[in-house]
Amino acid sequence: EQVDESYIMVKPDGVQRGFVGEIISRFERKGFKLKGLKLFQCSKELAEEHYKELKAKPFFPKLVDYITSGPVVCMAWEGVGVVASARKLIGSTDPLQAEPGTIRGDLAVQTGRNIIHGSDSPENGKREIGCGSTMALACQLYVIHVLNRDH
Ligand code: DAT
Ligand code: MG
Repeated sequence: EQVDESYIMVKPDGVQRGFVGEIISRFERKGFKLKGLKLFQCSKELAEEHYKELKAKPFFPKLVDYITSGPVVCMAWEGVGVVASARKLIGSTDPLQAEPGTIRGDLAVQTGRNIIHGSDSPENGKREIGCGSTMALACQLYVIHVLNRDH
């Protein structure tokens, strides 16, 4: 059983609509461990870096505008299988396709306003939380996460 790390980010609409507590609660109830948390205003440059694989997509400029439209809550979560499990808790990218009971299935309707990000692989989880991540460094999530490591 492998202990993974997932970068979870409550997007600006999730923060504005008051779902930070609800989202944290779902991950806590499942049994995962919160290793770092920061309220943060993401810059255009960091948003472009975070979503760089999607740069060629037609919706990319809107995605960057959305992510930078207000503060996000950046979190590092740890646990056995946390990356795959978080994706299940979050639900499909399109909230209308997401199953009821999932975060997006219960709380959102639009792909462009789907309230939460979760890492899509253990490798990307490590990358998004680690010192190679400009976002994690800029918001000091990396520092907080490392300080919270069990030694
Ligand atoms: P996910 O967030 O489920 O990992 P993704 O990595 O494919 O999905 O895309 C990142 C974000 O980009 C997604 O949460 C919302 C936005 N997005 C993806 N596909 C989109 C589309 N067809 N139209 C508008 N926004 C889209
Ligand atoms: Mg993704």
